[in-house]
Order: sequence, then C-alpha cells, then structure tokens
Amino acid sequence: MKVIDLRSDTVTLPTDEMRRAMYEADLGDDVYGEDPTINRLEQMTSEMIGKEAALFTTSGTMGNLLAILAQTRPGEEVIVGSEAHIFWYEVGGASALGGVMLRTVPNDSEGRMDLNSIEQAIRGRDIHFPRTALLCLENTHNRCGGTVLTPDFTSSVVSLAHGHDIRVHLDGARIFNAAIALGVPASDLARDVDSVSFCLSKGLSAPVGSMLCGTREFIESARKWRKMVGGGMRQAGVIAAAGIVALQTTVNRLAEDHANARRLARGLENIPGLSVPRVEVPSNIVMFKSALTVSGADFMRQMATRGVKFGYRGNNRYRAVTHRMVDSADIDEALDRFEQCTKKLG
Ligand code: TLP
Repeated sequence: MKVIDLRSDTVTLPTDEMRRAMYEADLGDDVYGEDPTINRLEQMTSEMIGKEAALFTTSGTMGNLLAILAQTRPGEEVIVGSEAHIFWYEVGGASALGGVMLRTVPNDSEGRMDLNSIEQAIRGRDIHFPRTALLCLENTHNRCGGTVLTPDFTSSVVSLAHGHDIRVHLDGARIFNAAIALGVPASDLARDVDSVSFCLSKGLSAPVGSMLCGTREFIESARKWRKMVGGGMRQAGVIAAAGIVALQTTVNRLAEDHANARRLARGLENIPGLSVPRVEVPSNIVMFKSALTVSGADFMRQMATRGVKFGYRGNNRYRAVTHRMVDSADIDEALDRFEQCTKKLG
C-alpha cells in the first residue's frame, strides 16, 4: 500500500537531478565566501526575487529570525498577523534571541491584516512605549489555508509602515506558490518589502535550505547574525546545488499541486461527515473539518492505518498539503480511503 503523505510539502524528497547536482557540485568554504555553488545560488536568487543580495539559511525559521535580528533591537516591537507562522511555530525565537515583543493584529480569512488595525497597533512617541520597528507579512499564508496576498495589498501595507519608519519583512516560505497562483513573477510580490525569505525545501523539493533577500547592507548584517546563531556552514554548496536545480525545474510545476489541492478539496467536500470551508483552494493547502463521532486523534490514527497522513489543527480541523510526490491518482486513492474510513466511523 502506498502511503499518501499530505502532512506537508516539506516531506518532498530531492529529484534525481538534484542528487546528481549535489554529487557534482563545486565546493569551497562558504564562511570565507568561497563556495562557488552557494555564491551562484545567492546570485540567482537575488535576480529572481529582484533584491540586491541573498543569503542561504538552514531553514525558513532561521531566515525569519535573521530578518528580525538584523532589523530590530532588543525591546522593540514587531507587528505580526495573529495567525503568522513567526508567532505560532518559531519557538518564540524572536523574543528569546532577539529580545523583541511580538504584537499581533488579527488576520482575516485571506491572511491579510486590516490597515486601520495595523495603524492602531503602531506605537506612538510616548516615553512608556517600545518602538515599533518591523512588520511581518506571510505569502502564501499557511494557517489561513494557503491564501495569497496581492502585490497591491502588500504595497499598501508597506507604504503605511514606511510612513511610520517601520520596515517590512515578508515570510514568503511559499512565495512561488503565491506567484503561480496569481500568474505574476515572485519579484512582483517582493517588490516593496525590505526583506523576504522563502523555502527551497517545501514545494520546490530541495532537501534543505531557505533564502533570505534584501539590500546588500541588510544581507551583510544578516550574514553576521547567521554566524552568531551557528548557521555559518562550510561546504554548503553540496545542498545549495539542489536549491539551484529546485529553482530551475520545480517552480512551474507548482500549478499541478494547486490543481491537486482543488481536486482533493472537491472530493472531501462530497464525503459525508467531512466538510471543506474553502473548496476553491488558492494554492496547495487544503483545510477541512470533520463532524464524525470519533475524536480528531482517532480519525487521524484510523486514516494512518489506511496509509493517508495529514495534519491536525485541533477542534476537528485538519490540514492536507499537496506536493510533487502526490499525483492526481494518489489524490483519488486518498479520497477512496477517506470515504471507506468515514463510512466505518459514522
Ligand atoms: N511550516 C511547516 C510547519 O508549520 C512547521 C509546514 O509544514 O507548513 N514560514 C512559513 C509560512 C512556513 O509554513 C514554515 C514551515 C516556515 C516559515 C518555517 O520553515 P522551516 O520549516 O524551514 O523552518
């Protein structure tokens, strides 16, 4: 029985072409700036994203952390969406290592924040207040179900923030999913922000790594912070080689993942006991609910024994993510297994 793993697009394994490129990569010591493969990936990334410079990081979590460390000082405040990955899933690193406070503004169902609410959250010049130094957006938005922020929305948030001398970081872990969903280049989505991070190891299928982009000065500072948190890697070109292949070969195919996500959503919606709040899935993340008599944990266990894995969000809500290792036949097979299971559980 094939296990259909929909827990995350992070489970994708490198392609054969990536493994070959890793084997053949030209290497050097990246802490000395001498790894040609890393240098090539950073150069290629800055061109694709439309920023002066880029930095390879171990993970999306590290990319976001460095963006905060390089653009704030301890005691300052960072505005994030109430559903932001930085707020929920990054172990409080911004506070623990950066000494900043995270101030949340509600995310709407599209992953946006209301401009008036942002304005109200920005600190004034009162002696008692911390300074608001940074605002973070997320595109696509993970907890909001892979929703996509348009360049116009991003632009309006950035002009508001810049008007108050606040920088803007974009957690673009899945920025290429957003670009494919909107049919625009990723550089359009990053145009106005000061810094942007994205992951090579999600839908793009590289085994390890994320990129952080911005001005040369910002990247120089982030590079120093990366060294401090232990992210100065040596012959890192061995993994960057896979990242280069990822950017060259896997971006356009994300459209398939989006089509499969919609196929999954439509199928789940038709299964008694399950429901999908947003059947028109914007990218590759499907949120669904169950009204079964069993607990969420039991439902997941039953499905795991049938070889279908997905994530639990509490309160009978679940997340399934499509990716390169799951094709449309696998989606149909997963739907069959869901149907058999829900029939049995009632
Ligand atoms: N997200 C993971 C888990 O939520 C941990 C996933 O499976 O979706 N920003 C966003 C929007 C993300 O979704 C993630 C990973 C990250 C940052 C962090 O990336 P990594 O896992 O490379 O540290």
